[in-house]
Amino acid sequence: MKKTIFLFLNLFLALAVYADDGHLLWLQPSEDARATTARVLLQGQESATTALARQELERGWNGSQVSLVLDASARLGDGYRLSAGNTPTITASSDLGLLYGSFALLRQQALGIPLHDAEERPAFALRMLNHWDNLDGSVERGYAGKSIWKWEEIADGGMSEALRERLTIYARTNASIGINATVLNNVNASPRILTDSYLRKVKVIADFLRPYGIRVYLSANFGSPKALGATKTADPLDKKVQRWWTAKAKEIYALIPDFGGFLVKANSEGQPGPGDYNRSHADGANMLAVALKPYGGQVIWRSFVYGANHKGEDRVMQAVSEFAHLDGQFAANVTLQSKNGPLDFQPREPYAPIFDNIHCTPQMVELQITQEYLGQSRHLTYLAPMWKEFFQFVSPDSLSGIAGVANTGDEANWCGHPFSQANWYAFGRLAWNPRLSAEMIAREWLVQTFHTQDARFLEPVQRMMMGSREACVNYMMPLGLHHIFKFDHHYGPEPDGFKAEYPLEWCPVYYHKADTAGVGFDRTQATGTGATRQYRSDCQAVYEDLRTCPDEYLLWFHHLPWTYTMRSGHTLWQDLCYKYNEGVAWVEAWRYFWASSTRQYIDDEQWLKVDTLLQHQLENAREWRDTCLNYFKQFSHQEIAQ
Ligand code: GCV
Repeated sequence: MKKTIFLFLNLFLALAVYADDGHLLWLQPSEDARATTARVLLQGQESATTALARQELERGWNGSQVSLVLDASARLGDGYRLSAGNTPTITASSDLGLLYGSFALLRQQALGIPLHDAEERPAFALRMLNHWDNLDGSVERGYAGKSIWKWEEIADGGMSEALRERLTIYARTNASIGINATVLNNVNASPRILTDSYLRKVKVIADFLRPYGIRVYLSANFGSPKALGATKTADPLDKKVQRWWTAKAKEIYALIPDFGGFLVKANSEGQPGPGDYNRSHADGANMLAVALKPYGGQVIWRSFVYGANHKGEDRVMQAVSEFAHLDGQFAANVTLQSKNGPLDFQPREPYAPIFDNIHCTPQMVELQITQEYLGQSRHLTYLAPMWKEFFQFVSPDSLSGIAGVANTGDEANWCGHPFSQANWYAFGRLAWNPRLSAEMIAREWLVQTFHTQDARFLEPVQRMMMGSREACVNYMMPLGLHHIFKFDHHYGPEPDGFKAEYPLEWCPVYYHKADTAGVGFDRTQATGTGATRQYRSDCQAVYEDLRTCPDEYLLWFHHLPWTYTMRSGHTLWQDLCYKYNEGVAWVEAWRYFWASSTRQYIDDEQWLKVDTLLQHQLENAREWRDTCLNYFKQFSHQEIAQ
């Protein structure tokens, strides 16, 4: 009996090891990966990073030999040059370039494309993940389990074996797409992260990530010195406060010499900031910048600020009102980080006009990989098309960096929905090169993740991914509607959402403004809040004028009668109904496709998970459509068009 149980246990373990639970993401080796080890020749100084490059190639490269050439005179920055040939050669001017080049070579192999010469440099110097992980292990807007950092498993200068294994995957995964910075903790930051005991743990993580080219940053709570009891105030002009930050910077750099710097959410959604002392954001940011400057550290200051100083002003205008006049006053090591849209990571927003209004301060864009408003980890929503849309309006060349709010957690597959991994991948690929197409990135991810070259799987699934974001917009909030989510968790619909005790800017009714006269937020200069004024002149004119405003932004900028005649020739009410139905029909079609046509191509466990989630997505899409249309119908007084 015992023996039988033992045999079953072994079989179970073998299957468990074999089954693909997604924990290696797109770096899961294919089943036909060779057992032999490639020979890697290095010309140049060996380092921890070149050792990683060597290791990746030794175990991953199917040819017999690869050459790595470290050539400082090659002027490739963090980039690399790949020369195909019998012995492929990767040349780089830094060891990190060699690691990136190694992953690029392995990518060519995994994609099954003929090896070809390539020379690449990253478009953005800073390619950063922002983790919204709290010290208690929870993750704000995290949908894939608890925090990955496991602070309790880091002690005495080391970490548990389990954590080490998990962070090795994290580090390799990020290095494979060129991510070079990570902010470990939530922007709603606990001051405790800056205490000695946490900083020692941060050092352990920083030391671990360093060979992968990933620099550690921390979110800093602006009120830290006061909250930790060291000072009576957090006023940035107070000498004691300044000294505290200067000493803190010294302490951090003694532990972590390449510490990246602080990310700060100040005077926003209840967080402390310089405004508490009638000081400006520039006063606050510059005080931190002075403390970090001797060590080359950076302050990344978020422009996601609304409320306090601008009561009554249209929320989407507040970042420009708050920051534009400060442009030119920030220290050289301050970067302004702004979300892609002016509101809050909606399924669709026009680009944030702050990118048109800041000319002297370096700017970064903050994208949200975690799908707070896009079905969280339960909807298949591929975000690369949304991010590409942003880059149609804001040139990557005008930005010094790019940040993505991470979608990672301690679930086996890191991201919850198997397809949510594609968003992490796409973020990294676009951070490296924002000119890559969303289609190509989707295909790359599919081939590497599911190890198939079969066009009967790849082509339709790529189309499914490509259409998924637009479908989400349609079944949630088409034609420029926005923020009609349920309070707080932002998952389902709540078009009637209103709470007198909440700021109006959190209430769905504030955004759609549906009444018997019509629907939409009038942001024109002629009759509305004038938000269009904040855009550069060509966009301003396009959005202001109903004749040119694209349908997808219509109700973002205009309040229109239900009977308004759309470009399609239908009324606004009809098109609203059609769009909601289109969104649902999309999920119906792809849910059917997935169930009927994909099973044979991929691992059972992954397949089943996606299948179950698509069914759930379909139910949610119907709920969105029915709830929203039934609500709006009270005002339109018209039947729901099919
Ligand atoms: C980290 C939105 C989210 C908050 C988030 C905030 C921000 O309001 O709902 O969870 O807080 O954005 O970006 O600071």
